[in-house]
Amino acid sequence: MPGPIALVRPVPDCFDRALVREGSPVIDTDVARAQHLEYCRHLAGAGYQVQIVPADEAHPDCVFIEDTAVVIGDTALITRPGAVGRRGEIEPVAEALSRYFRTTRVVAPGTIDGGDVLIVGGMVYVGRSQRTNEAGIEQLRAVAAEERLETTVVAVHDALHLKSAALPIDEGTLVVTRDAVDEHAFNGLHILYEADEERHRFSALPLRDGRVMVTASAPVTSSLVARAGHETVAIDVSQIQAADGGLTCMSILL
Ligand code: CIR
Repeated sequence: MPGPIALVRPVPDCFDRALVREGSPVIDTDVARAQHLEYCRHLAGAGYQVQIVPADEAHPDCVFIEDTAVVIGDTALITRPGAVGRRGEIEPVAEALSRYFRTTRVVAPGTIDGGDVLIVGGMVYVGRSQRTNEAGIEQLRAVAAEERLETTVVAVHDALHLKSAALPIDEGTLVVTRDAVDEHAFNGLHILYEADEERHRFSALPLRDGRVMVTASAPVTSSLVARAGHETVAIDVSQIQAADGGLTCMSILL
C-alpha cells in the first residue's frame, strides 16, 4: 500500500438536505465545501495522500465517508448504515478500499455506522446507538476477533454516534461528553471531559504528524487537549457540525 492515505468524499451540491438529529438548521453548502477543502488541506499538510471518492448527488451525507467502512487490521468491513437513505453510499467506498484490503460486508439485519466504531489502545469499542444494532455489533465482533482484537460495547444515550461523544486524542486518552455514552466501558483509558458550555461542539482527529486537529467551536475543551501535551490545530467546520458531523467522519485514514 502506498504511503498514508486519507480517503475523502467532497461535499455534494445537495448537502443542505443532509440528515439532522434535531431541528432544521439552515446549512450553507458553499461554506461547508470550503470548510471541507480546508480539512483536506490539513490532512495533506500532515503527510496524508488525499484520495477522493467522487461525491454522489443522490446522497447528501456522502461526505461523511467514515460511516461506510471500518478498517480493522487487514480487513475493511463495509458497513450497512443505520439510516436506510445512506445505504447507497457504500459501493464506491468499497471499491476504493478493495485496492488495499480484503473486504467483507455487514449483512441484514445488521446495521453499523463507522462513526460508532472507535479503535484505541488495541481495543475495538462499538457504540450501540440509533444507527448500530446488536446484529451489526456481532458481525463487527467476529471480524475484530479474526484480527485478534477484542470488542467492547458502549451504550450511546445522547449522541448520534459513539465518536460524536468520545474522541481519542492519543492511544490512551479520550475526550468524552458527560452523560452521553456509558463511559465506564472505557476501563483503563484516561478520560478528559468536554466543557459543559461546549456540549457536542468538540471533535478531534489525531494526525500522523503528532498534532491533533480540533474543532474551532470548542476552544475551552481544546485547551485541555493542549494541556495534556498535544499540539492542536483548530479548524472551523461549523456547517459540517450543523449536519451532525465532526472531524473523524470526513475521512477514512489508512
Ligand atoms: C447523518 O445523520 O448520518 C449525518 N448527517 C451525519 C453523520 C456523521 N457521521 C459521523 O460522525 N461519523
